[in-house]
Amino acid sequence: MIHKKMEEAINKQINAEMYSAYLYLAMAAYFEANDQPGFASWMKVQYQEELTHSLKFFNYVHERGGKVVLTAIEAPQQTWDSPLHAFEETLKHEEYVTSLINDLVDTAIEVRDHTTNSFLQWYLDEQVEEEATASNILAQLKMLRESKDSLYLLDKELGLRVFVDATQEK
Ligand code: OFO
Repeated sequence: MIHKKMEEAINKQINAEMYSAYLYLAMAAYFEANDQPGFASWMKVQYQEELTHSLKFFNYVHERGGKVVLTAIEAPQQTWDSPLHAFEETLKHEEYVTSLINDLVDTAIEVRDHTTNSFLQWYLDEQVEEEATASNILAQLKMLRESKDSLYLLDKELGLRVFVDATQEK
């Protein structure tokens, strides 16, 4: 049976992952409105990933005999100044999520829940990827500046991303 404090902390994280999904879906809408279908498609894949992150926590709480409590998801920001701005915010957000996962590990250690600590290692690894990907796209956007031709090519490239449910792989 999962420790109450751990259960509450994971329930909060389920909400945080749903918020991440919502944020990236809002970014997808922003890019759709901006006529950048590749960026929009990339964000929709990101949205799908976040849903699986949330669901992995959801399933885990039940596996450990706990109870999932779903709470209201905060409305995300709806618009950004540019693709560069959106990816600055993406990286900032992922760094924040990494700090949340670190807090969960702290809680697992505090309540001596070694099983949850082990479970959370998947998320720690995932956050390394999440930050690296956002940082890489941000670096490209900084190089391109506002060059319309280059943005067009990057849009095409980002549109190639396909959703893979990594929670089923590792
Ligand atoms: Fe769930 O990794 Fe992004 O937020």
